[in-house]
Amino acid sequence: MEAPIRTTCAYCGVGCGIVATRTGARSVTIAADPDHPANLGRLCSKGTHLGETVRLDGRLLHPMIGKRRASWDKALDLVARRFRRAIAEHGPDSVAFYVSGQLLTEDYYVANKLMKGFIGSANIDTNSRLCMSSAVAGHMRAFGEDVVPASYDDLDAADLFVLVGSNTAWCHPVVYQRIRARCAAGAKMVVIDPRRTETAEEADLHLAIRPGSDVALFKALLAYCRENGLIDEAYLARSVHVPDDFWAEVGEGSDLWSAARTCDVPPTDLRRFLELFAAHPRTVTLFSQGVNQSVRGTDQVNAILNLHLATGRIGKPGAAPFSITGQPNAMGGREVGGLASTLASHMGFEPESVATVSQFWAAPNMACKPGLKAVDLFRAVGEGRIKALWIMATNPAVSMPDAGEVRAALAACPFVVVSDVIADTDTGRFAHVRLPAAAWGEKDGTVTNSERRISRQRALFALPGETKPDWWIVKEVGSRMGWRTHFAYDHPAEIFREHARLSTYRNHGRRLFALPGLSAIGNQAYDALEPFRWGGDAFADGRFSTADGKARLVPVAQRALPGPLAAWPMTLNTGRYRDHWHTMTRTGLSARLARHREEPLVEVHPEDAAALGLADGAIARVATPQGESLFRVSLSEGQRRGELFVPIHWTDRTATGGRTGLLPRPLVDPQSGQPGFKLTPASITPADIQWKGFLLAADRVERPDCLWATRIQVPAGEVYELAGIGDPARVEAVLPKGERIEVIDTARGARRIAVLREGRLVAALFVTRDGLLPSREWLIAQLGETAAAPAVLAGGPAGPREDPGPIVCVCFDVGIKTIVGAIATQQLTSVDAVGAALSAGTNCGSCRPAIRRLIDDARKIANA
Ligand SMILES: Nc1nc2c(c(=O)[nH]1)N[C@H]1C(S)=C(S)[C@@H](COP(=O)(O)OP(=O)(O)OC[C@H]3O[C@@H](n4cnc5c(=O)[nH]c(N)nc54)[C@H](O)[C@@H]3O)O[C@H]1N2
Ligand SMILES: Nc1nc2c(c(=O)[nH]1)N[C@H]1C(S)=C(S)[C@@H](COP(=O)(O)OP(=O)(O)OC[C@H]3O[C@@H](n4cnc5c(=O)[nH]c(N)nc54)[C@H](O)[C@@H]3O)O[C@H]1N2
Ligand code: SF4
Ligand SMILES: [Mo]
Repeated sequence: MEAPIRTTCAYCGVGCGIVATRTGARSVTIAADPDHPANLGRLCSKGTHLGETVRLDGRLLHPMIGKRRASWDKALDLVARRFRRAIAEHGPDSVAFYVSGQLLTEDYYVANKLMKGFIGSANIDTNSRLCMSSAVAGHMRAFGEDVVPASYDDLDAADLFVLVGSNTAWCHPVVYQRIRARCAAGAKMVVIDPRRTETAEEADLHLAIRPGSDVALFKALLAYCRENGLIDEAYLARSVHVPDDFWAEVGEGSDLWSAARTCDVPPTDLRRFLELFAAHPRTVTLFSQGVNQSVRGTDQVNAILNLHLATGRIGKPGAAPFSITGQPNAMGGREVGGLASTLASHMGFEPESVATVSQFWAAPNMACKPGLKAVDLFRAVGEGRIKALWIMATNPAVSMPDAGEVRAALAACPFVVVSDVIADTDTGRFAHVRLPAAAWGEKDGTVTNSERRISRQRALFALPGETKPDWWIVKEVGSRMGWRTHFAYDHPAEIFREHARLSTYRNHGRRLFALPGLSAIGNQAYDALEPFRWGGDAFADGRFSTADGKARLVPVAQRALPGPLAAWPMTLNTGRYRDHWHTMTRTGLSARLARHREEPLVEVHPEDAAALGLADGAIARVATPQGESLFRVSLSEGQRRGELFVPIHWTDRTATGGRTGLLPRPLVDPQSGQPGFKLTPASITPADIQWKGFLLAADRVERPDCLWATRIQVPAGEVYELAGIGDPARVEAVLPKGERIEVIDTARGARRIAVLREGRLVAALFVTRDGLLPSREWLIAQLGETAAAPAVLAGGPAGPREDPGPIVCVCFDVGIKTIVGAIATQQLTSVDAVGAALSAGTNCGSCRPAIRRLIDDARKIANA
């Protein structure tokens, strides 16, 4: 067995340490790193199943020009030439990069340097604009620098957790486990989210506020603190600048009753929140997309920061506002200045900073003003103002708001380059040149997690095919554009050293972000670098990064919340599932992760559904002024009336429906430029379906051509769920060649087709107009096996079979029916008891909230 390698998880901003042990050329076992301070031996379902995503199928392994394979030399020369030509003809602002919080710091640094120092434009923006730019803007306004004033140790010291717009149980599961451990020791947890998420299910108090009413809530809390002597006047006097009319303005309309009305929560619940806050000075407020992704995101962030500053709950153990970051290197991107509105090393575009960076880089064409932010950037592409665009490590054709317009813009752009690890992505389809990037498990470099901790990602495998690290690809283009000596890097450590040097260059303690002592780190020491935090206990001394050293309270106002529009009576909320990562290019490869949610659902309150004629499990059309898409209806008491929730994960590659990106408005927060993904006027109507079915295939097949087709990975192939109108025979076109055995029952409109090759089952198609479909479980297990055709066509061997229901525990494949059955028959009353009986929840723990809920439900039914 090979020596284990310590690295960092590929996914979220928790930044868990992993111990990876290679077991073959492209296989690896994954364990949690017990010594990594971010996770101390824990991993969630996504981290646990990383090993299933390192296979090479679907990978982009060679540079491609159009549909043709090309050499690196040809592809890189073409990219350099087209960018040079656009700049020569139309100036530096006619080109742009759109990059990602999933790049490593070293990749990010080089891309930013090339655009801002050498091309001479700041038209480099990142998907972090869609993710936490409101937090960045809020931090800058309050602290004078984008610094997250919290650490995971604060979670172990807090007495109260306020989770705002964060489905922590699903999106930051390991942080969540740490919070729950503290709650088991007596801490309280309040969740502020319009939806009753799995996180909210476990809260001591859940405030299902009206979407977009967070400012009113936090102002009411601040007013209450002021009335009840909870303001830390000494702290304010010493460390915080308070604008003249600040308190007068806070008082207005912030009484309990008005706020309860604005937020649409029971006044008694609101009072309980105020009292919990008053009783627990050690408060950590964690917030993410429910706060950031709003057209008032920056004000919402500052409403939270105001509260912590005014009560002095910052810079002390267990007391902090905590913006938890989404992507693995969202924070590293901020450090290198990957946003169009920032420069490198936490500097901005003030003339002095521009001069500092320009001199440090010996930059010939330093950008002097901010560039286009993501939404404006793609608008400029659509208007023909961008002649050459390079997209790295992000899938904007799916993830941008009003993605239909983004697609039109990409289609019209004269030159699009896409660097990705996957060959076929929705965005890649618009590329003139596709560049094969090294993936997680092949790359070497650093990432920074939510708590400012820098960790190494280390290569586990040799670079497959002709793939190259992103930093290498960018520096090659920089060299070919004429700046060879400035981009002469051979090892990521060289880039890291330069980044560290810039962080202290003419800093004089003005910026907290600094990596002293690392500017001369040797390659070996870099390879062995242990996880460490920069900035230490930021702001513990009550000094901030502003000119006078004081933080700022920022006046913020609750905007008016208009009622439903006649044509668009619903509001659409969008977000994440527990076991999928964004556009599923990687989690979609894992059969286990696919089990938790197999299709894109639209969650609807049962009373709304009844009024709108929507049945549970039916297909419905969700429309907004921007576009429409189909989803499967899921009735949910956890939805507020009038609101819909859909996931962001499905793409053209995986489904005909579930195309969430087409729906949101491209409206942004005026300070941060972050889109308001969480609130879009929408409508929902049942879709007419005449038949339903499913297709199993051992090898990748074209997506069947019908109204509804959603793909999921299964161990020996893939499955499509299908539904449509008209003649279902059309979908047979995608069946692979082989010996075809079929049963057709015209009376019931049923067709069953099995395709065998050398006796093995390679595909099966089941369709029915009004009958039942067999359970998929047994059939899935037959894929690739020598199958008895009659049994396959019967949907399984004779005799009763157990259906485990939707999978809750993906580590041990335990379904909801199995768990509910065991709770009832064995009278299990705790998550641990379920674990002892079925193993469910005993590995990564991501499903423990779900199991707890099933136990609670059983108790409620028993008590009813
Ligand atoms: N499983 C999984 N984990 C992930 C990711 C993933 O794709 N999958 N992605 C990572 C990334 S990049 C990010 S940014 C994070 C995101 O992590 P989260 O922010 O936790 O995830 P979301 O589901 O986008 O949204 C959070 C919640 O905001 C709520 N919300 C909507 N409107 C409002 C509002 O007006 N006020 C309040 N208070 N809440 C509101 C939504 O109902 C939703 O439950 O997750 C990271 N972790
Ligand atoms: N409606 C709605 N839209 C949203 C959101 C929402 O809540 N609602 N959330 C927004 C947020 S917070 C985020 S972060 C975005 C995420 O949206 P995206 O960034 O578009 O999503 P990903 O699927 O993570 O895209 C990453 C791409 O990079 C590729 N990749 C992976 N590793 C590497 C690498 O090392 N190098 C290169 N070159 N490529 C790599 C992957 O294959 C994939 O194609 O979505 C945003 N869009
Ligand atoms: S919480 Fe899960 S997805 Fe996030 S870093 Fe840890 S293991 Fe990875
Ligand atoms: Mo994100």
